[in-house]
Amino acid sequence: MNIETKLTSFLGKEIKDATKKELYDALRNYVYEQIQDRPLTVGEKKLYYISAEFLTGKQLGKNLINLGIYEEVNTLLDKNNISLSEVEALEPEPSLGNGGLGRLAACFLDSIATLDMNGDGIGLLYHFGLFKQEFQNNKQFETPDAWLKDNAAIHKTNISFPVSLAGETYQSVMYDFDVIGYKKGHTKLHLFDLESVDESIVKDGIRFDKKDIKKNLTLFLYPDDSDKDGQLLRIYQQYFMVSNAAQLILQEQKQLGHSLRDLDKYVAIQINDTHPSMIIPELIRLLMLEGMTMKEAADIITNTCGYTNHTILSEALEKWPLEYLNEVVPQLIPIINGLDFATVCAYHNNPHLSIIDKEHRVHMASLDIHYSHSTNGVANLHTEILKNQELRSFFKNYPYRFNNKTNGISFRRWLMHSNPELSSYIDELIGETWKENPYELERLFYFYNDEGVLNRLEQIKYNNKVRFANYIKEKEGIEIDPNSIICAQIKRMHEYKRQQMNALWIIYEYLKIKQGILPPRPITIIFGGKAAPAYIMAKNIIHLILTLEELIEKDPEVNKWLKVVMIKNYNVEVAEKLIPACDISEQISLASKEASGTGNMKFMLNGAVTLGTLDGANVEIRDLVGQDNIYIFGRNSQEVINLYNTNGYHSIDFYNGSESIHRSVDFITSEELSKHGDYTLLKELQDNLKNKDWFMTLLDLESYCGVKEVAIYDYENREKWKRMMLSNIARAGFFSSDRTIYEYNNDIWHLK
Ligand code: 26Q
Repeated sequence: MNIETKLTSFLGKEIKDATKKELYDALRNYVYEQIQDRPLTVGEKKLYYISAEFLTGKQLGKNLINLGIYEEVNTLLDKNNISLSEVEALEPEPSLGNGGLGRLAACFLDSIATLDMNGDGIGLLYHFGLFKQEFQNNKQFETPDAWLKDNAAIHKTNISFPVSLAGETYQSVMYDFDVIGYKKGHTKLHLFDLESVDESIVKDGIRFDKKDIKKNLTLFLYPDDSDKDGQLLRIYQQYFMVSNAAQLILQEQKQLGHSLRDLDKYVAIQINDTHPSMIIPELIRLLMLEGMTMKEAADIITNTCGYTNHTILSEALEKWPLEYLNEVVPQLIPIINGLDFATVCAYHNNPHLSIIDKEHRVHMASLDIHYSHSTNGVANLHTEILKNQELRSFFKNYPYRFNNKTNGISFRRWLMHSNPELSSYIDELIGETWKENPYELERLFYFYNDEGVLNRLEQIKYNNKVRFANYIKEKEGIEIDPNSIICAQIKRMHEYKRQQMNALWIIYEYLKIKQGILPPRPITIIFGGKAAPAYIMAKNIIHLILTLEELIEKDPEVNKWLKVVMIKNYNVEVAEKLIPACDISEQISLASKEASGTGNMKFMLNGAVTLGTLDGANVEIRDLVGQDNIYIFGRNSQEVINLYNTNGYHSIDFYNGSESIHRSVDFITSEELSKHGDYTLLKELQDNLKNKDWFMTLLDLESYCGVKEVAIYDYENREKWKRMMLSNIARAGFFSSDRTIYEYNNDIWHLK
């Protein structure tokens, strides 16, 4: 039956008479039927990718693309004067992630399915996800994101496991998300929940009783852990996730008739950062219940598990007090003690290698590295830093366990779906084989001197700017000039990512415009990102940005030339609209601190030029496109590491040593700006920059302003800029997550 007949029968009326909501439901049903016709991928060995986050984005559009029917549906709706993208917009976006780590997990599932690999994701079903970000008085407020209502992309299964938490048994429920690959492949994302969770206990923003585990367990991702109850809740969540995962894995293996002694032959488990690390002692415990010794079980689990590290920031490397673990998961304590004892004996009490430290805290990353066969970083530079600095002692002990897997992105979502015009123009130029072999994008270089092609790339960028301007006008009532240069910095708010440096550039530019020194054309600076609710400095940075946005908007002298937009509740949907419209991709983290970045890859693929430090995957972008197609500034990672090691950075010296830095920092508490903001918060931010500045903003500020100016003037050299766009697109093939997953499989999982 063709799509039109099928949809009409779902609708019980003609397409032209249906509402968008009815069409959304009909299309979702249609996709679900198609998915059922595609068998699940099987194979001798199975991967389980365990992660606290899966930032999947909306499913409908991506599924239509992967089923190969997007164009057909689009044309069909078009014929009836209905826009498919407006229908897609009705799907609530799953709020199951925070940032890069969660989005990476989603791209990985897409690639695993597309490469027809036997692999499922396992995580938690958070009712309110992270939180919804709102702005009031130029400040962030958090409200629950009720994304689950009305979303049937998820299906309840009859699988359920008992989980023991603080001595009480809780019965889980498993929900499934279908993951459908491009042209082939079908796997699942399993999300666990607890039926007794009660959404009505959330009051006054996102506050709730942290002790009421029965009702609160899966309400939020990363609930506030600034006190003991919050930390205990995180342990409850993590154990609930991994206990379900472990039981599911063992159950599936038993059903297949495999001996658990052969677990490593049939199963690969990838631990996404330390949040799922308790899967190691949990599996060892379960294998011991099946009659194995701890040594036997530990060996099998070591051969089964791989661990991915996503950060070198020490505050993000989890260390749980043994006493807290004992409260929530007493059943794991003998195992953790036993594993610690074994490493103490083997490594002569070397404190760098211990699992439990002198303060009786359990280092989850240490547990992972000792009891998995692979530890990987997520970009070359990051892996080198892990090997030579942060995890040096571990690397000396297990050199063969360390490996790099540079991150990647799904081109289905981040080009085919987000930028259909560019995607089909590329098809026109070089055919469609790049979709399965992304390195084929290099063939675009054939058109390097083709004026017609270069002009068309420019036109497509302009069209995407218009599309984004319309979107943001409708969503937030904000007007953006599509003829302006669009610079974008979209990522979690964090001092190491240095959104505050971008804000200081805005002040610098504002002051120049006030003096009559005008840029060659208007500039739009776009920010998007959430601050963790308890992270005061990140919230202060948002406050500074919103305050600048208001000041500039209200100043007729400046608003013709400069526009600042902080988009509220930044998510995958916004990213898909913004990235194709962007000219300059701001990747300005303090060198050595950003493990990889994946937004940088998305911008590049869509023809934006990177302005960044030599950090994370920016280094690999630079190597691929060459110096002339990227704007690099600031100190390199070795210089930064040396400054930390020698306590050699004093921000006050930079403040005192440069007239322009001094002026920009002072402006934060000026009367002009304070009129639009909260002086106390701005002062706190300013004091921090002058006296602490742990992430060395002032160190690179002058270099940043200088190089940004070069980029802004280069933009006027249209011939040069269009070629830079083409070079960036043509060299992006390496960053396909299909390549990354292929490498994980070859080096770590060995599925087939
Ligand atoms: C830890 C302890 C307590 C509370 C929260 C956390 C926590 C929560 C989230 C720690 C880390 C995260 C998320 C990290 C993350 O998203 N990392 C990003 O991972 C990307 C994919 O590898 C990289 O590209 C980014 O560079 C990295 O920042």
